[in-house]
Amino acid sequence: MTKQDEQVCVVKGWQAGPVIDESTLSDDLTRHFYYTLGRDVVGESQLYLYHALALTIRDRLVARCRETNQQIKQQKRRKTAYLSLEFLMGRALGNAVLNLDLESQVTKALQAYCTELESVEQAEHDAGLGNGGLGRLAACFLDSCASLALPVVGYGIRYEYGMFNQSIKEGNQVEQPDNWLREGHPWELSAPEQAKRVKFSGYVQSYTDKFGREHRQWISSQDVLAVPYDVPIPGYKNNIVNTLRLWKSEATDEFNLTEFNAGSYSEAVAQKNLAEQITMVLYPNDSSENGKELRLRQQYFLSSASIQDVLTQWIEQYGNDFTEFAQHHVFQLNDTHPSIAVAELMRILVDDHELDWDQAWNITTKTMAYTNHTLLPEALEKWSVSLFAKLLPRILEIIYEINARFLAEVAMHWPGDVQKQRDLSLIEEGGEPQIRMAFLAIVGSYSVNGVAALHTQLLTAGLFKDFYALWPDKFNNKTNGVTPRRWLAYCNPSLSQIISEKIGKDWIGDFAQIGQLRRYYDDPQFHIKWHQAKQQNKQRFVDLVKQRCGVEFDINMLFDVQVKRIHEYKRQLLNILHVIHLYDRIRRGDTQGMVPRCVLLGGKAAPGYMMAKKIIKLINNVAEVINKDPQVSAFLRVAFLPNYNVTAMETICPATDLSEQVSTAGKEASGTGNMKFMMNGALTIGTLDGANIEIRDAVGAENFFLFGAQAEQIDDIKAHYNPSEIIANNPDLNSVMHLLESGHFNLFEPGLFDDVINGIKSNNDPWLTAHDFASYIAAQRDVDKAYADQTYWTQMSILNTAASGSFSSDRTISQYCDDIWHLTPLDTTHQTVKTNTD
Ligand code: 475
Repeated sequence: MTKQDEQVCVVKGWQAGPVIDESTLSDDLTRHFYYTLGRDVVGESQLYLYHALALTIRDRLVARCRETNQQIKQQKRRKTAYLSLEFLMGRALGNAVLNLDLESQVTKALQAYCTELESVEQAEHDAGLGNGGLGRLAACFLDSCASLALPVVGYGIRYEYGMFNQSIKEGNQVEQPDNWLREGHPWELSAPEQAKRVKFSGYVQSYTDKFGREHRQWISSQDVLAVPYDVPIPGYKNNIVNTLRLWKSEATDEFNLTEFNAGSYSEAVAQKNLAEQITMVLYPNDSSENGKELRLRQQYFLSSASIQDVLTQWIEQYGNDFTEFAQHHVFQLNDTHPSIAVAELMRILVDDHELDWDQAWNITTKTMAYTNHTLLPEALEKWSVSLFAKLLPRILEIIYEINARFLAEVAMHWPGDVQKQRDLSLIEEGGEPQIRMAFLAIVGSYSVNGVAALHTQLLTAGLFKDFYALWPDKFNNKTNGVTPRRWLAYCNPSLSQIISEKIGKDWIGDFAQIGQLRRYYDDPQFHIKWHQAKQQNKQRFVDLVKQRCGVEFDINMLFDVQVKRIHEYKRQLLNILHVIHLYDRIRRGDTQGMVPRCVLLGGKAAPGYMMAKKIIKLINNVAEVINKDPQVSAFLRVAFLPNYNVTAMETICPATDLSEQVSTAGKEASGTGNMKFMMNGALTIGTLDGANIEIRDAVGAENFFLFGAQAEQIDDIKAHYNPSEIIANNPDLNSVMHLLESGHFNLFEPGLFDDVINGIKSNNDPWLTAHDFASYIAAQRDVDKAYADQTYWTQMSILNTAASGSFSSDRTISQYCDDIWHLTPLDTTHQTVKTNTD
């Protein structure tokens, strides 16, 4: 320890041991409520009580976070930086209370205010800093890393506006800005003294150093400040608290100087706006890129600030010697969005620290690892070379250099094959040359992984085939998972309680133990409890649907749910065709064997995705017709839940009987909602796609409702696809199409659904809706049969939860750790912070 460090410790006075937990939680709550926030009355929204409680808990997190960081630093731990443009965190309060084991203390403290946690937590806004699967996966990973005591820091963007709020007006999606920070974000701590400068624009020039060596220099850039805001990430009952560092963009101090320079005042203000715009809003596109300049600024801003942060810490501890850097650091790239980090690390090592190219490349390619999340061509990022030239001139040069050296390697591997060089080049030639970000990520990384077995297989056999031929050892699979803390223990207390009564509570931290539940799958007493828990959860869900949609669901009906982003490949359309088919049967009096159902759909459409918005409108119109028909309501009710988000899922997945996972085979990389439903005892109706395949293998084919074409059949089917013929030969589908085409669901809006109808009937329908209809309907009939026998259904439900052990993100993260990161867990026994049991 240096002299300076010592002094800092004395001043701070925390080195001596436990400080925070000496006072009781009740005392702290009162202190924060009365003094920190200056309140004396609990208002109706309980907003200030929420803030006081959050601050009380944050105190306990901060103490543990400091110790976690100390340990990492003192023990010179190898660590991972998880770089992601998205972290879909949802609410933090309930999760922190669970992970710190504070339930009883919080309950007691809130009694003095005549309220309870479930009510206070309603005041918290969702942190919706992500679109869907990819962003929520990052959030589950952070929970698992902390719970496994792994030294992992999340790096992201502190968007002022997260995922938009969705409301439904006359059946259409309307987007409203998500001003989630308006009432304050009590969990974060800013560290302005650790701000980093990020360069944009300017130009590059050469210079010769005193040893006569040539260098390139990025000059006259317009710099932006990246200010860190740290959010604590508690591990499950292990005293570890990791950090999620979110960057906010601000204007640099020069701006403040030029501001007084009257001559360029308005130009200076425009510059300030540009700087502050970078972290203003999350782009609401799931699985597609729209190539906006501001998005590229966000990507570089995150990548540069995060790399600088890691390097600053390195230099503080080890000085300017980078020989051991790769032994101590991993950067995990969450899709290609931060893949520019490859070039940025090279730039800093070569330009700022004067390493020679080979040394720098050696370090870079030993520290970068890339995860691919989608095969959809529209999601594969490409940026025009001209945009790079303007915005990131030095980065472009570095990418060209990486490419030149890489293409030399390609030429060695495929001598004389010029086409191969064109195919694999980081630069796609043609009209407007484009940089292929996925190729940059692959070339610059030592590990490339897909997110489910089928997805990884399709990557190596298709999209990345040539790279796989070149470097087979880089490629690996890491099937996704979800955290059992939030997605079972926290969101489903009634089920958790009865699980713990049977197998103890250790499953929450060690989810492989959930397998022990199998023993009780035909225990009649356990069945009764299992069913009671489900009915309780269904009642909460009924209340939500009533309040948000004005539709009455009934807990004695089957709850059939599809919630996820609206996308053609996810086939919400197929689901609604089934709903129309049921409606058609009911009107024909064909209700033999039909189980009464409540069908819920929910999800956001990207604002510019017209077909997805049309599908939302169709769902709403169908729901309206069905719900107002008294003849139908005993058998079928339908609702579209507005503003589906993390918090809504916490009420939805515990109440669901049937989980709809119906994507066209080969299109859904993994899916993670499928895992949340399974953990909570829902049965799946699904295609052989993404992680559905592994779910079905784990639970057994007899406990899964399978339908649809398989991935390897898709090309053949498409080759002679004729939906009109399929429709003509299938009376059920024919009848459904008639209802749609007759305008039954759009009496006052003629032609509204023509695009949707034409899509189904097109020989080029990429989603094969008509093809899979018959087998989907058959599988839904099997669902009815199974549900009619409640004992049988409950058995299958228990077996689903019992078989969900490997879909914990703890399993996923252990595999990242073993195969890619090679981190050793932190010591959890020597933490000096004590938990006050008072
Ligand atoms: C997959 N998002 C799921 C999940 O691995 C998978 C793309 C471009 C721009 C912004 N967001 C995206 C995705 O590609 C995405 O969310 N992919 C999803 O990742 C986690 O479970 O199958 O679709």
